[in-house]
Amino acid sequence: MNVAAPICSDTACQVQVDGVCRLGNDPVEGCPHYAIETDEIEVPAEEQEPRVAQPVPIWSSEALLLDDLVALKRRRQVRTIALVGEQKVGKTTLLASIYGAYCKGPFADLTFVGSETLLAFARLQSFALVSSERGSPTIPRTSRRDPLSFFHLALARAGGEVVDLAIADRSGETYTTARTSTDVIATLAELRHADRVCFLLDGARLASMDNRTAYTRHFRQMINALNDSGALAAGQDVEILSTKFDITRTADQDEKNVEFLDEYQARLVSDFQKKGLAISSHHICALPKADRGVGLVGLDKMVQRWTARRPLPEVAPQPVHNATRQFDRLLAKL
Ligand SMILES: Nc1nc2c(ncn2[C@@H]2O[C@H](COP(=O)(O)OP(=O)(O)OP(=O)(O)O)[C@@H](O)[C@H]2O)c(=O)[nH]1
Ligand SMILES: [Mg+2]
Repeated sequence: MNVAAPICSDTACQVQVDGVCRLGNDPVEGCPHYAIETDEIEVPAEEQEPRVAQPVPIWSSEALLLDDLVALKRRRQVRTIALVGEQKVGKTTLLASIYGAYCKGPFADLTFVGSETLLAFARLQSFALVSSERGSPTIPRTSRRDPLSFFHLALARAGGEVVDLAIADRSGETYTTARTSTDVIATLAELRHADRVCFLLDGARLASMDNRTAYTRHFRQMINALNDSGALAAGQDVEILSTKFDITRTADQDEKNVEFLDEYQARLVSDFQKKGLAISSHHICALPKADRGVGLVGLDKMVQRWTARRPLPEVAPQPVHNATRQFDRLLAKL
């Protein structure tokens, strides 16, 4: 390989480094060895340094584990959502459906700008596609052995501001156990990190006359268990998402199911608001398999709630009543 010729033919001279001629010529251009035409020096191939490329970290793009979420939260302002619900209620399908909506373009007034869990999302999404060669789209069950994982979405508002969402997914069996075990509740790390906790209510089980009574009791018990054990922090937004609205609406009872669901949700909201929870309830349909005519229900509004601008913190000084200093009493007089 050819390398650039040195500026001075005197190999002991450091002029190239410190600008001082070894023979004392000042200016250095006066030196006979300086800047004379020499051929480029041929460096034998065996003396050349082997080019060793530095290892490049490759983003796995798999779902984030708890430690990864903590690391992401150090880098960005992430809003964390916990999806709480028993097995087969539709937690993982909801995730796949949100990602699927962004694959088609802007959704809920937001544009997809990135994700650190693309591969995990794509894997979920593939089951919902015809290429999976399934008769109908079905998401594989989340196993109890699967660790708690988080799916990340970076979404941009019209003005360019980016909102980061991390949505937790874990197996429904764990939540079923948590309903009756405070020890398990203490292990639900996603609740400690969550800005918003969503309780998923299975609209299909609610539409079934056989399951309804036991199921509604268990569902209430779940919110009670988490609330009474202090797992729902003050200031955390809580929402009830009744899933599979296509089934609730089209099952035998038709309108009566929806009526029952709405009354049940309203009762829950009122009872838990009295206990101090900031709770609301909403219908959703993430995969209208039973009636395609129903389409996606409530997902756009849900994403808008999850990404809504946060109110600015109250910074005005608060009046101090019965303050000892006259100066502090001034504010109370206003
Ligand atoms: N008809 C209908 N089926 C749905 C809907 N959402 C989910 N499902 C179906 O409900 C079943 C369970 O959905 P999952 O998303 O796997 O439920 P999960 O809560 O993640 O369940 P676990 O992983 O067991 O905790 C799947 O067969 C879904 O296709 C919906 O909106 N409508
Ligand atoms: Mg699942």
